[in-house]
Amino acid sequence: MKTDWYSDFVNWDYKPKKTDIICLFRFEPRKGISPAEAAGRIASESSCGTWTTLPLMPKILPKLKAYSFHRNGNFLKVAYPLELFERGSIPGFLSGPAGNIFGMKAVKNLRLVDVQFPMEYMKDFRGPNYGKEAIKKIFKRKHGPITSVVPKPKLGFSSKEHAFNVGYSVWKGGIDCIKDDENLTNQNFNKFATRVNLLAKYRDKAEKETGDVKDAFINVTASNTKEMEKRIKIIHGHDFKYFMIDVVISGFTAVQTAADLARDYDMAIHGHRAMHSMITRNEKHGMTMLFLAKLMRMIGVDNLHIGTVIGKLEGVEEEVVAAKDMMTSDVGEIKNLRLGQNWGNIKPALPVSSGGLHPGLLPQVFDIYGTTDIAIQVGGGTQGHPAGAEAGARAVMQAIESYHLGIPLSDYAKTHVELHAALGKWGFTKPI
Ligand code: CAP
Ligand code: MG
Repeated sequence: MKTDWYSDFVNWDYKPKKTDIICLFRFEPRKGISPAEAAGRIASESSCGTWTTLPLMPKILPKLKAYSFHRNGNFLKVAYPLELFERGSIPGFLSGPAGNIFGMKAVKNLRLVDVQFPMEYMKDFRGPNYGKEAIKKIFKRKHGPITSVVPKPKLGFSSKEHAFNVGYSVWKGGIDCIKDDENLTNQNFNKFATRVNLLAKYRDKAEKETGDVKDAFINVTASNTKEMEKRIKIIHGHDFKYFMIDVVISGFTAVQTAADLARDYDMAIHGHRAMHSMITRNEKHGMTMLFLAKLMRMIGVDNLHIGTVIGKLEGVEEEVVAAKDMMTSDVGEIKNLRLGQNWGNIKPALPVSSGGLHPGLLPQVFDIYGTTDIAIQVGGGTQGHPAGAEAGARAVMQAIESYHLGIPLSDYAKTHVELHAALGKWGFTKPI
């Protein structure tokens, strides 16, 4: 007697429909399980199957089945019918293709590389409120990069030190935004409401003195979405255009809620990806950063950290570039790395490059990303400057100017003292 029906979910002749959602997995079956057996389990457990045959089957079932339809070595494509998923819900999607299958004994390793969503599914997502348009609409400039600085050390500054010693200094030094660190929320030594209040006060002063638009990426990551909304309201009440959220730690429901609120208050979201490495770093298991970035653009995260390639944090150039392109435009398939994706009316998001950057590394970041559609964050690489945060900020701005002018950094440093001092301290070193 047949006890399982996994093979019903494999059809190598299946031609996906225009409305199917296509997932690209990298998979390794456990010893003793054939690739086809593993492929059946992947499509079954992530759609509507289970481990045993059943006497009672709903009539609709054939319409809900996913099919493993294409295999190339360890790479597998599975087609899912749209009817399977609640529309407009990322949690509703992930509980299938990113759910139980990742723990099944039959697969030793499984990685969700990318998902191609049809327009019919995309139309229920609104995407970023500003995205890359923030450069023009918020900062009133023609091109990027948007610049930001996180106070370092990560934690310990009081709200006043945060807003004045770091915020006001770097704003005056030419930086656009002061940014909370991922683990700064509402601690006793730096209360959220006091921080917002003081940041607004010093932002106004810096704007008056520099004539430039200044903003902040203030972290609204909280224990629940009601509290998160309260914090967004406080930030909005102080005339900031952005708020920041730890997108992985807070969870997809929270990010979807935050995106709705960003629309309500006409704000933009800075997405910090702390914790992503627990899911994305293992090349054989989990999901890719590229796919995580796709979900964030769909939901409506305007800025998202995706790596530097050359800084202190892990990230392979090929994937970072593929992700950056996917976040900013319609893209085609790259074998085993990315699926094609059309975005319809969803605005481009802005990739953020951050982590171990300093002026000496910025030209290489711009070679990878360009300077027009990018936000950068330089924390230690501003405040570690021998002459302090404001000089550090100036050195960053000088590195950007020199790149725009096509002048090598070392030449520009001859006439720019802050850049000269920064290169004197860090040179062109890549931190690890
Ligand atoms: C960078 C940073 C950012 C990381 C996040 C830090 O500080 O504030 O959180 O860049 O990683 O805490 O390390 P520095 P990613 O500029 O002083 O390195 O951007 O890769 O998500
Ligand atoms: Mg940080």
